[in-house]
This record gives sequence, C-alpha cells and structure tokens, in this order.
Amino acid sequence: MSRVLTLAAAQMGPVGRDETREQAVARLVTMLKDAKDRSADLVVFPELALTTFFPRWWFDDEAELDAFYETDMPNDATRPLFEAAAALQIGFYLGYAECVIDKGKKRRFNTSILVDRSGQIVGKYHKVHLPGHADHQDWRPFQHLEKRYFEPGDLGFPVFETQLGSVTDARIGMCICNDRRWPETYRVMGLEGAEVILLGYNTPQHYPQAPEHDHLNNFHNHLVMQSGAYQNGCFVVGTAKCGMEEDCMLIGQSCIIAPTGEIAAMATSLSDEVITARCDLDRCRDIRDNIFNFDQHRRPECYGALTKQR
Ligand code: CDV
Repeated sequence: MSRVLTLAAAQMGPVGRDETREQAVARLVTMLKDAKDRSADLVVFPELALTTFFPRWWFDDEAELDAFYETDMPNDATRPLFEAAAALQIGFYLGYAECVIDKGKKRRFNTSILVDRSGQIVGKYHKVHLPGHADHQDWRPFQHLEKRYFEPGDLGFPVFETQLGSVTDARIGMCICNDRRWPETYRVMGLEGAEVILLGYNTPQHYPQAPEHDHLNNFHNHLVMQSGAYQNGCFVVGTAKCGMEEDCMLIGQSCIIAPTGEIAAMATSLSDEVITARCDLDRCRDIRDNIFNFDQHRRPECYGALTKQR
C-alpha cells in the first residue's frame, strides 16, 4: 500500500496589528483551497498565524495583551477554517497564542494544533524553547517578550498517528519556531517514530543580540531543519510568517525537506504563498534502516556527560 502524502507549506506575508482574526482566517482558507487544488493532504500554517507577532511589544494593559490569545479552539473566527478543512478533506497545522484558565489562574502558551481531514483536533503542542526575555530592554529596536507572555510547554514532543489522504497511519510530530534550532526536539520525536515534523516560525532578519549573524539567518534556518530531518530520517515542513511586519522584517524561505536532508520545495516570495511536495513516507526507512538505525548504532549508554546532565 502506497504511503505517499502531498504536503503543503502555506507561508503568510505579514499580519498587521490591526488585522482581524476573520481577515487572517480568510487568508488561511484561500491558501487551504489553493493547496487542495494541488492535491495536498496536509497544510502547515505559521506560528501565531492568527495575529501579528505581538511579543515584539511591551503591554502594561492586560486586556490589550489578552486580545491576542484564543481561549477556545475552534471559535467563531476560526470555525470557517475547520469547516473548509472538513469539506475539502484536508488536514492542517495551525499556530496561535492560547490562554487557558487553570485553577482560577491564566496560563499562556505558544500553541500549535494538528487537525485531521474531518476537521477534528487530533493533537496539541505547547512551545518548549521560548526565546527572548521577560523584562523590557530599551536598547532593542523591537522587544522579544516570549518569556514574559508564554510559559514553557508542558506537553513534551508528542507524535500523533492519524489518517491523512490514503495513509491510515501517518506519524506526525509538531514543534514551533525556536524549537527547530535544538537537536533534542527532533531526536525526541525521532525516537517516537515521527515520519513528518511540522513547524511554523516568525524569525526576524535582525538578531539584536548578535547582529553579526544577521546575514546567516536564512542559512541557519535551513541548516537546522535539514540536519534535523536527515539525522532522524523524517520529513520536515517549516512555514514562515514573513516580510515587513510592523517595521520588523521576518525571513521567509518556507520549505519542505526530505529525510535525506534535501529541500524538496521552497517558497521564493515574502508573501502568502503555497508550496507542495509529494512525500513518500516510506522513504524515512532509507535513513532509519541504515545510517541512523537507532537500534543498531545509537549508544545512549556511552553518552556519559549527556546522561549525567539530564
Ligand atoms: N519566534 C521565534 O521563536 N523566533 C526565534 C528568534 C527570536 C531567534 C527563532 O528561533 O527563529
């Protein structure tokens, strides 16, 4: 039985601070249909796809901050996306800011969900590696307040088995933006047998702490995803929100990467753009049965320093 999926990355151009959820969702639905026209089975949208990247500002007013978070999913604004997915029989990954009330307290997460082709949420992930800072840093041209506005993820890196297209048992993992830079992210999901890792990102072109690396930003973006795919024998789909968003330039180059580490498709604009690639999940075996055969060649009992440090 063939295990071929058509995967899509639905890159977004900037989302303005005054753009409504309804407007953002309308853009996502347009790209979902575009992807379906190209036979896609699963579409990956960016991190925080429903709003502008609000951690670039300091908010004193809690109500103003709260307005960027979803308290339920789907909700009135996002339901059209879920309905379109079910009507088109196509799955999707969506990143958004989530606020839940737990024992009377607000808990805030940078969240992604996996929605199957019937429009049901089958998996949820909370971003683990939160970059930036929690205090106001005057010297920066823009803030990066993820450490203030989110708590680290509490769900681990789960892998979900689900039906997509004609594949009944696709093994799908998720992570979000900065997670893609950490080898642990891929290895944990690799050990769980992930065949496809989905992620969205908002990555400024300018890195204020080390501006001498700015010209390497696109290179590093692909470097980490390509090595993560190869070293764990899985596909990776990385989707950007990009372009000039509220005076902050975000990188693009969304891509679909094969288990060999090769880039199978890449976006070439800094605006809304869908890319697709035909992905045979059985190609994961080419790597997992050979060079990165964990059972045969991995030696965790010899990784002394790493195991001691946890
Ligand atoms: N949204 C992010 O996590 N962005 C980080 C930047 C700040 C370095 C990233 O790793 O792309």
